[in-house]
Amino acid sequence: MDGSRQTSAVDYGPEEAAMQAYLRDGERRAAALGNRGPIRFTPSGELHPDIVEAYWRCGFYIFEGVLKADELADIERDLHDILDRLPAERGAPLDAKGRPALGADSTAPNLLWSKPLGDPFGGTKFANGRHPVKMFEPTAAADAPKEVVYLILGSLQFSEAALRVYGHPELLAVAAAINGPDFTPFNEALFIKEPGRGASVAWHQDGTTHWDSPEWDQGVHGFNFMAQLYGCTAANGVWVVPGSHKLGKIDIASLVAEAGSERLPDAVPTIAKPGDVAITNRQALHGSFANTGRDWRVTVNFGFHRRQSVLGVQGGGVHNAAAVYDADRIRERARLIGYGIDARRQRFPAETSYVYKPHAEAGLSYRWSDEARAEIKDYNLLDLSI
Ligand SMILES: O=C(O)CCC(=O)C(=O)O
Repeated sequence: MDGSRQTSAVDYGPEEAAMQAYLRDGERRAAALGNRGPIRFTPSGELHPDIVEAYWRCGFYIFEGVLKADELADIERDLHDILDRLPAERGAPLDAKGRPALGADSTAPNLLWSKPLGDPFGGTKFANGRHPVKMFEPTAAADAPKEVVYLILGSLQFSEAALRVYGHPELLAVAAAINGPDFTPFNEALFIKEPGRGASVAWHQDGTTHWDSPEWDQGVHGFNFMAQLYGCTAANGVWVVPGSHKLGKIDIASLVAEAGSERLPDAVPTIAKPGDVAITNRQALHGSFANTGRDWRVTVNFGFHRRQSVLGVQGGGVHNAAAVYDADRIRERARLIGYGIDARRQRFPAETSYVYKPHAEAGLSYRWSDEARAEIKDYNLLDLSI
C-alpha cells in the first residue's frame, strides 16, 4: 500500500551522514520513553492511568492499532481520489484531467503548496511567526514538479473516511479524558509527505492565545490526534521534544543555534505503523523534516480543546478570521463531531457509537446525509483556532 507514484532517490546532500545518524539516535531515544501501546480503559471506563501519566509526562503518546485494515483502505481510497482531483497547479481551477479541481470553489483556506522538500513556514511571519527557523531544504530530483500540496485544511469535507475517523468512539473517549466531556473541536487537516517531495514543517509550538494567561497550564492549548495511514518513520514523521509542553513559550531560535543545526538533540520521532494514532500536545515543541526517504506519510490530523480554553476567547487568527468564540460558534462547529459519529455508525454499525455529552444534554442529533455533505462545505471557516 502507498500513495503510488515513483520518485527519484534524493538525500540531505552535505547533511546526509549527520541526518542518518540523528534519525537512528532519535529512534533509540523514542523507544525508551514508554509512551506507546493500545488504547486502554479501566473497568469503570476511565482512560488507563498509565496512559494519562505517560501523555502528560512526554506531551505525546502513540496509540497502537486503532484503525483496522478496512478503515485504512477507505482512507486510502479517499486519498487517491483527493490526489487525483488536486488542481493542475497552484490556483488552477481544473485538475490534470480537466475536471473542476478539489477545493477550487471553496471560500475557506484548504490547499497549502510548497516547493518539493521545501520549508514554506520556517523563518517567516506566517502564523504569528511561530516557526522562527527555516529547516534545511534538500534539493529535489530534476523530475519533481514545481510545487506539491503537502497540507489540506478543512479535510472532513473532502474525505468521508477522515470524517469517520473523527467520530471514532475510543479516540473521542480519549479526548473527553484529556479535555473533559465537553471538549470542543479545533481543526482538521491531512498532512501528505510524499517520498522525495514532502515539505518540512519547521519547529514550532502550536498555541497562540494563552501563553501569558494566568490560567496557563500544560494542557491549555489542547492536542492533535495524528492518525497514520501508512505509518511514519524517523525520516518522515513528526518529531517532538518530550516534556516541552510544560515549559511555556520556548526560544526555538536559541535552541537551534545551540544545537548548531535544526537537529535538536532532545527531540524524538513519532514512530508508527499503519492505523496507529498519536496524540500530541499542541504546546509541545514539534516539527517534521523534508521527506527524502522512500516512504509515504499521510496523517489524518484532528485536534480538540477544552471548552474553557475557547469559550469567550479571542481566536488567534491563524486558521481563519480572528473572532471571539461564543457558545453558538462552538455548537455550530461541533456539529462535525455529530456528523462524524453518525457517518461512522452507518459504515460500522456493529460498533458502539460515542455519545458526545454536549449534544446529548442539548437534545441535538445529527444525521450524515447528502444534505449534510453539501452543508459542511467551507465548515472550517469556523475552526476554533487558539
Ligand atoms: O504532520 C506534520 O508534519 C506537522 C504536524 C503539525 O505541526 C501539527 O499538527 O501541528
